[in-house]
Amino acid sequence: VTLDFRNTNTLWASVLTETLVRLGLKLAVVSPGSRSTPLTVALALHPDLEVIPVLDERSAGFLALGAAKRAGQPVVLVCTSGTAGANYYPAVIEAHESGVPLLLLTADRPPELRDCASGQTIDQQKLFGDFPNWYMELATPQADMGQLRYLRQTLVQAWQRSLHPDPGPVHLNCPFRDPLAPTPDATTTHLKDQITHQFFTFLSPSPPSSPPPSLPPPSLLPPPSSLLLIGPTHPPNAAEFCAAIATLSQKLHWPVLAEGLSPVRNFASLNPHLITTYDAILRQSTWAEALVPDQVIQIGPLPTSKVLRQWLERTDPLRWVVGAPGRNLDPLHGRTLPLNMDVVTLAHQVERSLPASDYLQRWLTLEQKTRQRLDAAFSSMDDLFEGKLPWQLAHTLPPGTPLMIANSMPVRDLEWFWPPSDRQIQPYFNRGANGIDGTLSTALGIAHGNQPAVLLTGDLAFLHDTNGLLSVPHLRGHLTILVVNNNGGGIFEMLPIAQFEPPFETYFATPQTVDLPKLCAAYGVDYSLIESWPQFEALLSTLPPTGVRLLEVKSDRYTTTAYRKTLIDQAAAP
Ligand SMILES: Cc1ncc(C[n+]2csc(CCOP(=O)(O)OP(=O)(O)O)c2C)c(N)n1
Ligand SMILES: [Mg+2]
Repeated sequence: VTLDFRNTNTLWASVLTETLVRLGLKLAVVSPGSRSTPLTVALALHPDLEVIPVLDERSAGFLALGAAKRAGQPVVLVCTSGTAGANYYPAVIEAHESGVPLLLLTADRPPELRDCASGQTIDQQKLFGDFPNWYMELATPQADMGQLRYLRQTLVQAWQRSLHPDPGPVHLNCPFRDPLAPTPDATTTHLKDQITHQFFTFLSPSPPSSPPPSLPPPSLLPPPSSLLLIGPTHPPNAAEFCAAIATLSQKLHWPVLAEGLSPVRNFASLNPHLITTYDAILRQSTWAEALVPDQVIQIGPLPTSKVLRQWLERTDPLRWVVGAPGRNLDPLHGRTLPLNMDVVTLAHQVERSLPASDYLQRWLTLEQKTRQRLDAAFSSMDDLFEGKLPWQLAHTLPPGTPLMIANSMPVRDLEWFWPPSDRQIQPYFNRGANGIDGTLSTALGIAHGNQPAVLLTGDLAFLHDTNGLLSVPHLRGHLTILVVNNNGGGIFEMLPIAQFEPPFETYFATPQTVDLPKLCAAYGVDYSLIESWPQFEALLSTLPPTGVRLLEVKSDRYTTTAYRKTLIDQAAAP
């Protein structure tokens, strides 16, 4: 045990740290400040913990989010009192919405120094409203066995509640009295013999969450017109998840419509019933009519595709929703029923059904035709069309690469164009609240201590979090930032507001004037402008082991929007 008996605060914070490490904590992200000194000192001194310093708490929150997404384990955040904690807010919301465990420790003044103009003091009680899984204010530190036991068990609770029943953020507000620095005094001497490693030995990393209790399998309707729908999902074990979906679809003979933001397209040969071009297919009214479903098993949230959502809303099939007990995953208010079991259990329990109907065959024929047309269009395309980036990444990136995809057009291009592949690329995304904030920091958190990773982002999403670049020197690993620079929000070109000029350009598209090479130079990030597809392939087919580089692809948002539409419309045309 590494306990620090120099004073009451050091002992308190070292008990807190030791407890968390025993529970499985590996990483803490700490922002500088005075009130948090005891926490920072204890975390930084612990030999089995990695601690990353991040100046901007908003970026810190997202860096921790990315790291926790990848690990599936809580990451600790520490900041000082005052507005510092408020900067965690967007990451807390995303962690809540997408089920990522975070443990936020906000330092605070002790109760007697609140609401009396004592400086850098705000009301931090329930700062994040109802977004955390759990909120507690810790007691002010005391050198007392009973209080230290209370501290230890409160942390056990906090850790548990960040993981179960659903992962999410937990907030502990942590008051400290002076002295904040580890100045030795005599306040803890009476505890030196009492608190030894036995105080901690019963603690152990939490076992993997047990599968939810199995219910009898649903009474599925017999085919003919049933399908599986896989939305944005980030299962802890992608291979197992994809295998279960493949088993399910083969037992049932149902087609599998899978989002680009799920691992399913990246384990393609497991799954002969995979449909990836559903958006293009359903834009054709002939096919939309011919493919009306009676029954759907929906795994995770609905895919992003607006066309698909409108089709489901209109046809209103019976929908079984798997994978998020206690959450309403149906913005369409259709005939949905939650199925309280995970996919693996479901795949195991479902009975093999009658032979395939021609419903499956119709989907597969259309998928093949549409996919061939898209492949042909992209293979012969020399233009640096931004919509080709996901397609080209799928054909270029080293197997298993973690790929963070920013909100806005990147997630959509991925859904429309990401082909089936066996490279086991791992998609990551912040689709809980769909923010363009914290994108770079999330990607850095994913890349940290991992294999080389790539971020595909628009210019505005990237620029929203340039403070994330402050963490570049601390990255263990590599990140390639691929910026699609269409000089503003290309997504808004698709909205009716684009026809209203003014105010469209200035207030919606919001073009920017940043010189990306100079920005990179300021932060010591390598920069290259991509000017051709062969150059793109040369730069992305192998990734450097360390460092951060930015690759810029310049794009024109006016022509791109029309081009994308033509491409998708023609892909599945009869
Ligand atoms: C925090 C936050 N603010 C605003 C938005 C609204 N928004 C969605 S997309 C977008 C523009 C994104 O532009 P860019 O990253 O360049 O991607 P592009 O649309 O060009 O692909 C904005 C402002 C949001 N989603 N999140
Ligand atoms: Mg843009």
